[in-house]
Amino acid sequence: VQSSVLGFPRMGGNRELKKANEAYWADKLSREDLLKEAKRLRLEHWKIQKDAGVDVIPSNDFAFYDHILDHIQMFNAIPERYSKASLDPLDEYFAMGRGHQKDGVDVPSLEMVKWFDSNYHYVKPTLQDGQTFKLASDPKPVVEFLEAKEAGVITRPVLIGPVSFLALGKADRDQSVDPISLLDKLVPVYAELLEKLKAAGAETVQIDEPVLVLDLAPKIKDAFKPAYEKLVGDKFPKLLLATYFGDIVHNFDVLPGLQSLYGVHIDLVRNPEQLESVLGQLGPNQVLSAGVVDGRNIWKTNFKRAVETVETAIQKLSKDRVIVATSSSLLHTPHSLDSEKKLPEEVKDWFSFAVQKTAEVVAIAKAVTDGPASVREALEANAKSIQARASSERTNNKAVKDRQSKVTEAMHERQSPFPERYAQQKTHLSLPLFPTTTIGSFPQTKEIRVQRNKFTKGEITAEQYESFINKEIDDNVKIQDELGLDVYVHGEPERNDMVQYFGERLDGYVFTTNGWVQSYGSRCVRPPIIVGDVSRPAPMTVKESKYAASVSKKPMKGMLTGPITCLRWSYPRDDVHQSVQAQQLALALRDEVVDLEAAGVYVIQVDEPALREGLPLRSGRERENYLAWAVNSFKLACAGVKDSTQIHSHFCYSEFQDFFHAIAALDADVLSIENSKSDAKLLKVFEDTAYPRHIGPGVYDIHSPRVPSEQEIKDRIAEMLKFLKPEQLWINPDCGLKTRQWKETKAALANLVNAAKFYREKHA
Ligand code: THG
Ligand code: ZN
Repeated sequence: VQSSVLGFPRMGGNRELKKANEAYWADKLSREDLLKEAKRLRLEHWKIQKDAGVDVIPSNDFAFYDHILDHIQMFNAIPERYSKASLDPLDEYFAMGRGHQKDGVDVPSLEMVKWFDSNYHYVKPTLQDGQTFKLASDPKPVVEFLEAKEAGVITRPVLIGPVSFLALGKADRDQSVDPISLLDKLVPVYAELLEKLKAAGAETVQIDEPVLVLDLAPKIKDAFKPAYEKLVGDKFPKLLLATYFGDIVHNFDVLPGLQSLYGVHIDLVRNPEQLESVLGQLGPNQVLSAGVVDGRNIWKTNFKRAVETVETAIQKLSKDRVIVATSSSLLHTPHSLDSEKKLPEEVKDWFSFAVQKTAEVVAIAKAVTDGPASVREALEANAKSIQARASSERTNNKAVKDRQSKVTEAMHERQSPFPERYAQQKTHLSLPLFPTTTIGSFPQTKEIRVQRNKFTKGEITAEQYESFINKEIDDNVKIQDELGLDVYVHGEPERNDMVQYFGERLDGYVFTTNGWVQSYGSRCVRPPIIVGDVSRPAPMTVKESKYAASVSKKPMKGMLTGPITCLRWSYPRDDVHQSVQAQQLALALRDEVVDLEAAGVYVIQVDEPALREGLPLRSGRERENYLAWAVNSFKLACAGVKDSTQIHSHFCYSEFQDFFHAIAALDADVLSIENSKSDAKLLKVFEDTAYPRHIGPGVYDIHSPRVPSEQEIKDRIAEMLKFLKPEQLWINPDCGLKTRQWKETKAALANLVNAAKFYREKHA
């Protein structure tokens, strides 16, 4: 039984690729040196896998920016606005990924979207009416296959499949092409590429068709058979069709058309129950690649369970038709546990990052090939670790469990319906018509980062740091006084990442020092890890918010990250359901909300930008279940306050048209929502269903330094008033102002306040 990895993280153990890319973009590294560094990383990653004993090692899993973008360029699916700039190919590639403003060229990036339900983002293929495709002269998969071969590693190249490439794409703006209609033009390019790979010596190719886990329109389903018929034969490598992040049972009618392929990979971590039925669907000689090592999380694999799963497949298929694999690419896991020096030993033993997971597939494959005795020590150590985690006090916190057992329905509901609450809030907070506010964060200046670093390193005392933070808050309050805003924020100078900040203050979480994973392009996140039952040992934000409220003559808004966002932007536990973890987070936040109120903070914003991201990939019961527990956890976090305290929430990053019912169900008194694309898509939602509470669709886009004029903001408000009543409208920017400079922030907010005043007088 072979062992295999579907893809390895690209960044390097110290984010070398991020640093090299960013240095190249800043003209501080030559193209030649960037290419050299990338090659060094590829060779290093192949060596890690080879030394671990992995049988099937991927190539072409590397990408400077994004692997889908690699395919866009390789197939020459490059919109003219990029190709006509006549840039060097590498610069053209980066121009599509991140935009290009230089030497008279000014093009924005292509759209980037979430990769299924992961935290990775890919560049969307953006196609034209009359689109044609042409294979690049030295296709990257061939070059990288040969590079590995030269280094003595025979790899299995990874490609995104033609159906997924098109199904994940879209027509360019102003174009009307249906991407899947381009399949006949695209398949010959795949044929050419596969022939070249075969000629280079590639025996098998991993061809990813992850759209098979989604609900598919009939025309997408029907596209598989004719496409793959043309890609099977002696002149091509054998194709392993890979799926992940879900089951493929609902798309079984596609499989008979794919039985001439070498094999199929399925995700048996996410959907172990699909094994039996997939086994029944395979062709007589087809191979099953069993994804039993989680590519999306950091937990050590339960060897006993994985071996049992693989044995089940072997019984049906025999040993030579089963491969032990990671469930998906390891792109979503940090590089190596070895660089973690500060994790508590107890929990470090529960983890496995990419480097460790490569060893796991090898051990599992050996256990089923040569028998458990051949890896007895590894199996025993694994069993011990799994057992230790299951029985640890961290994962069995009685106080947390007792509290959860006492949660009642009533705890999710505010005391009174919104109209009564609002009547109290209006007088309690002295809110004018068209109240103005901001989303929470103010510019994070260099000085703030310097002081936080000094504090983290112990170079200044807690008292010194606190007085620095208080001074920043004083400044922020003064600026808001001068601007004449109505509901203030303290500006969050004390905070780093909006999830990390809370995780660091909650029991049940741990943090890595180097556990970076790619989010998009060169950007990485270091997700905190939920290792056990979550609880709040002490107030988390009360000190800063209380201080801010005490120096402010207007209502001060407290700022919290909601339970679903804390869950989704962390590595969750895999031993209890996510709804249980969300409820624990909600109870911790509920205490914080109540404590803020007691400290004199009567407006509290609980952000849930990840609520939409958590939505299961397929429609139906699973989605409804998710929404039920997700909405409930938000309500549980917020409902402990008096009617006179106002709960806000903020949403950005995604389209809300088809999701607004869930946001409305949160029962937040006030919502602020990204609305920067002035096409009124968001506002149209209110055409059909009147929104019953208060709402501030953002009046300007904070993602650029551009200062919107007062007139522009007035025009935006006028547009909103076509859909919303004056009494329900709040005036605020689109999102937090953390990444902006003060200069443009002050100018924009001054215009915003004036625009609000104009309407306030008009409607007085
Ligand atoms: N926090 C966490 N997860 C997230 C987000 C977050 N996942 C989804 C979304 N936000 C991803 N968006 C971003 C935005 C910016 C960056 C990364 C992901 C970013 N990262 C810095 C970099 O790579 O240079 C690192 C920042 C740091 O030093 O902490 O800019 O907000 N948990
Ligand atoms: Zn936002």
